[in-house]
Amino acid sequence: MWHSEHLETNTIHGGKDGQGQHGPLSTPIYQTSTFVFDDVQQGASRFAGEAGGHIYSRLGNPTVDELEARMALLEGTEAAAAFGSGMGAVSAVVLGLLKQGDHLVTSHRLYGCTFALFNHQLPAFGIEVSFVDLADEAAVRAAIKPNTKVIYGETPINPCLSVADLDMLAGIAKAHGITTVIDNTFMSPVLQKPAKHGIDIVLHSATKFLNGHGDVVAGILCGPKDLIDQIKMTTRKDMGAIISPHDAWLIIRGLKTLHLRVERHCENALRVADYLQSHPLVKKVDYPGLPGHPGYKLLGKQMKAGGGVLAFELKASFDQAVTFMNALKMCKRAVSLGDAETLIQHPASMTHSTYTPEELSEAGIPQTLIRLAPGLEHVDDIIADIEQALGAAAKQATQAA
Ligand code: 3LM
Repeated sequence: MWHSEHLETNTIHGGKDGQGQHGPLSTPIYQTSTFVFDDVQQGASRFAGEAGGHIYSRLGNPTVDELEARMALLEGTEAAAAFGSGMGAVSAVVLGLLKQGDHLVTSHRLYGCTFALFNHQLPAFGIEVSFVDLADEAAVRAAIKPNTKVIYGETPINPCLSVADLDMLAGIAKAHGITTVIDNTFMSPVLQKPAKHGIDIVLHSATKFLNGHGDVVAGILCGPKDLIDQIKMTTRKDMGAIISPHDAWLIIRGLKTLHLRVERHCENALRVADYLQSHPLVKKVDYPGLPGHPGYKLLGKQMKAGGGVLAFELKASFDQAVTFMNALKMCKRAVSLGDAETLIQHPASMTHSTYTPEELSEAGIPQTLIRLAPGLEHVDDIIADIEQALGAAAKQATQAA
């Protein structure tokens, strides 16, 4: 199996187990649900874990194995497990690590469905959850209890782009024997490798930058072999959120250009953030690549650049913000991020509509926040589209006055 010290090489060659019988350059898609046993004894010994070899694609598949090997290499972990969605990965990891009576410390700001899972489903299973600001060391320390088993966070956080210090979180967790899980979706291993900072499990919605082409929903967990094997043989196997071999193949293909795409997403996001920041109709821009952002101090320490997502608020009324979004011609009004197309959405009514208005305000997620994920188009075209749409919003303001 190929290992390089360079991520750019590993995104292309990493985790490959050889060329296979016919020597294909591209990974074969093992589009099969089940695998044939030579005899009953072989089948029984595979089920008993005494012999290697595949059994059934919910338990493992050679195409999926290759994606997992490559992702483990990219994140610098021993192993990885792929899922049919990012939420499949989130559910499998928390339900695999926590049981009734355990306590989870997590962020007050999270992707909307992760928040819904933690706020509604986990308490229904008798799991206690504390929502705190993970950027605030004192708040994290104060939240730890004798039954705390997991600290779970995102950094940068969806949708506000606040940043938590990975060394700080890993340090607190290790001192208390707590397992840490970090959702690295917004960064990808090109920009941030949480395991290097002592984080136990790294999670991705592979739907986003890893695949990068807006045509797959998938998730990945990367971590120590014992924990990943435990999850594969319990919550992934028995709850069943497995990835299909074809989707695994699409992500393997997407990974080959990950470093190039992420670099361009970052360049475009920084240019757009700069542009928005100087526009008279814009109140505030949240982007960790801007010197004024509280997360900027962690650039170089844990993240290489600000990433490909930013959020902003307009000085205008919410109706004008809607006019702005509806006036966009090239940028697409859609949830998700990390795709070739620039995507724009309104968290309070879309990705974070799982929060009540009170929960949004407690978490500090403004109702008027707009999230923008600049794509791979020429940045001048992205800015020109935003400019004409801001012009339409400004015109509405003038007419109303
Ligand atoms: C979104 N986010 O537009 P899937 N973790 C993070 C995420 O952003 C997401 C997941 C996990 C968006 C999806 S909203 C209906 C669309 C940080 C997803 C979950 O299950 O692959 O969608 O991943 O912000």
